[in-house]
Amino acid sequence: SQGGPAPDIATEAEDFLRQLRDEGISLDPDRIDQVRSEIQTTGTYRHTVEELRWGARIAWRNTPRCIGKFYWKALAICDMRHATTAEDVFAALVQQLREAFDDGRVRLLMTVFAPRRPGREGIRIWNSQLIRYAGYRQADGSVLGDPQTADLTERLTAMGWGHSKPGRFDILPIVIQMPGEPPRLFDLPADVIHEIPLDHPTLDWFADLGLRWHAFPSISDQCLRIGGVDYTAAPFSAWYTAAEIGARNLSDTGRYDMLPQVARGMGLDTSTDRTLWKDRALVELTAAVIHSFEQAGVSVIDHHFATRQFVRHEQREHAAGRDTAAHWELIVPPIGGSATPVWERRYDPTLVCPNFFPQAAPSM
Ligand code: NRG
Repeated sequence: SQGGPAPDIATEAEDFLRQLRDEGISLDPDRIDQVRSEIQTTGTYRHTVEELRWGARIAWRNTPRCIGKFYWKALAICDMRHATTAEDVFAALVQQLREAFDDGRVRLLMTVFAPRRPGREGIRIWNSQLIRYAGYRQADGSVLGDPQTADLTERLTAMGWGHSKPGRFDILPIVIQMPGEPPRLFDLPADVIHEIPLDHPTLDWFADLGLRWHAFPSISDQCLRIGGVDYTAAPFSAWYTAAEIGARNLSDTGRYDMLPQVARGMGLDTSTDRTLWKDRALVELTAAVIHSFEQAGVSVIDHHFATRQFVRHEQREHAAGRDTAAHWELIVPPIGGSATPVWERRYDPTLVCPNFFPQAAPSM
């Protein structure tokens, strides 16, 4: 059909296979020739499981957006390229959530579905993460829940989804769209939804705020590009850095915007910025996240540990003859930045493949 292979798939494939070989991952001696002729006849080629595994790991190593790359070699892959129906895909996502949680010792896990074929759409998961809270736009322009999902929530509502009593932390259904098919909605079973109610180690009124967050992120909307092949559905899970929740999700003014309430609970004067009520509330919110996850026995790291490990990763990469691509503004944590070792370092956000790429929201 139309479209055909990307003009550079053969080049990208060859570069990728040579890179694997250079990094000591063993390939069939005639693998490059094999792939070249497969591309000539079919317009694409199929990765071996080993190529897929190392391709995904190197994509993680290459992403300039992640502070947790120290563990890149430990990423486990679940190869689900044979899943052909939305039901199969959903079952695999449920399995991913189950295995990634692992009783609170969160695991580094990616499920890889069939890549985009030349001239065809790829499999798409509409949700940005497998577990996310709904954001309901209200008549007065405010949002009940997570404003980040307001667009998705609106689309879902238009498709007939809804809660009898909408709340601040309603888990969204998963939307799966198979190539050439309309999107399908699936509700996650309760036993894979792990949430941690937030409490504070010393502020006893904190629990009354009724805050909670899900146990780990599972990013599901990025395109994983390996050797010229686009995996449009390759969700991955790992553990949280507490500040992602405490100093961003629950505190950004465009998200749950909780700083004023926390500061008032702390008895701070919020009439002037000069009391540093925002700064102090950010810290206590993040302290509450660490404390609550610890109490619940769920993996979470703090930004001091995360940044130290990032610098160790950089050093290890340097010893292997590689640079570490990074966006400084994404690596420096949203609180305590200047007290971490990444503050005075400088980074280059160079994008090389394999890597992860954002993809436009799918259409119906
Ligand atoms: N800040 C987002 C998640 C982004 C990725 N963070 C990770 N990724 N920790 C949030 O939900 O707060 N990961 O793969 O673990």
